[in-house]
Amino acid sequence: MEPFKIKVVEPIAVTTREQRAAALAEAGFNLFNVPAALVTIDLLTDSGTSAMSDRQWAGIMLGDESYAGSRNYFHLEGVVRRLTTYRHVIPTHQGRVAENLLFTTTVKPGDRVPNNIHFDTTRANVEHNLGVAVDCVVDEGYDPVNEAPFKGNMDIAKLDRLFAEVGRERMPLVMLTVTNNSGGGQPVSLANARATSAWCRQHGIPLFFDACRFAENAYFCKQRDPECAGRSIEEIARAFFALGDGCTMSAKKDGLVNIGGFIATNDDGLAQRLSNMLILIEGFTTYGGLAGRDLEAIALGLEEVLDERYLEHRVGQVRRFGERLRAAGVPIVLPVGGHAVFLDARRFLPHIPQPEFPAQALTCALYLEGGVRGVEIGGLMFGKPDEGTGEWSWPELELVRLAVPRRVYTDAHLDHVVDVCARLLACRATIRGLRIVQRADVLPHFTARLAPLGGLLA
Ligand code: P61
Repeated sequence: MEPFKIKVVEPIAVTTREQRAAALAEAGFNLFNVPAALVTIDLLTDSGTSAMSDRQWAGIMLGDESYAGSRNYFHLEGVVRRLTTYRHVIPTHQGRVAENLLFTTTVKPGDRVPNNIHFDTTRANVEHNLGVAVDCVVDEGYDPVNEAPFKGNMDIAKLDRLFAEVGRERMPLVMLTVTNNSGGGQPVSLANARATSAWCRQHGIPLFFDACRFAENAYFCKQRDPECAGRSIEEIARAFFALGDGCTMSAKKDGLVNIGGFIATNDDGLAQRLSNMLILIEGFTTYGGLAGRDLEAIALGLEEVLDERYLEHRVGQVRRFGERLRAAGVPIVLPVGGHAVFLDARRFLPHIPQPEFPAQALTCALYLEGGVRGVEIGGLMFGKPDEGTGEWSWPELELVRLAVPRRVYTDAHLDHVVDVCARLLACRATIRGLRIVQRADVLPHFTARLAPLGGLLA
């Protein structure tokens, strides 16, 4: 059962199919353009959508809004130092700013930045600095039916091959994303983080964690890895962080807040460069684009997220959601990840070829059928035309992510989503693909507009 009581409630939208069809057309078949007031169950993201605790709301009232040296900053600094072992704690207003700071200060044109799988903002920030983002996850990370326990692991042989190709001078840092969001929210094992760290040390390359979901990753380690079984979540998380030179963090995930992030590191010189850039784009080093009250909520959230009863409920709720979908015959990525269930659109809609955006078609169908909003992680997000030939390259996976906000929905809400998926499965032949009408070059999925090629969505 939920290890919390519900103290504040918010009504959810109930809409008609006609309203949803009109909203979808108006939105250019892009769910980012649909007003939240027309969404019944919003699984677009687990980012910034958490319900805060009474303790966090109380902390908001203790905000010290001083421009410099706010007491809430020192609270956050203490919590992050204890958790990560990193000395320098630089707040940012969300994760991608931490990435922007890191890559503008470390990446030169032509540099390669390996990661297990780069999240889209990480990839975009590397590319914005004219670097090349290289995914080095183990092969099973791309196999949606392989039930290996740590499908987020880095493939060290892939790092070796990249190093042999480009050398130390072209690899300013290695990133490791825990859990591996773009590969299905799959965890990285402590042994793999250790091997990655040893590889980095051997080659003199810094290792940074993309730590958005570090607590969920630690919980998986405790469940699946005998080495971690007897240890607390905090101990496991600290063991990971101690293997790296720093981390970027979107606190909108495992920080249990609606806005905020940070970058932390032990490298004094880098911290100085990051701070200089922070002042240019975010604000002074003790607030980084946030209000003092936000810093307080993050500090408290980072403590709460380490509670094992919370994590058991959190990861358990997502797992039960996946199990019910699986029982209904819905093809999903296995094993179920920590923050989301990923529908496998290639198997759900095998009749739609990749250039017709099967995962985006499924995302639209979920909304039309039941007011459910997920997000496409497939060709719309990662496919792109070659600058010279115009020929498209496509990602390995066509997924629809149903991300579960923390402490927000009950299992009954998620049962509605299972019903909607099952109904669509029964009429899947009527779902047709989409074509692009308008597309931006950077992070195109946010603003793209599409049109249906017929069938249910037309
Ligand atoms: C998400 F549709 N994730 O998963 P920021 N690293 C990692 C993330 O998961 C992540 C960030 C860095 C989001 C929000 C989101 O196209 C999208 O605080 C592993 O959002 O800047 C964010 O953290 C960036 C959803 C982002 C999207 C971009 O839902």
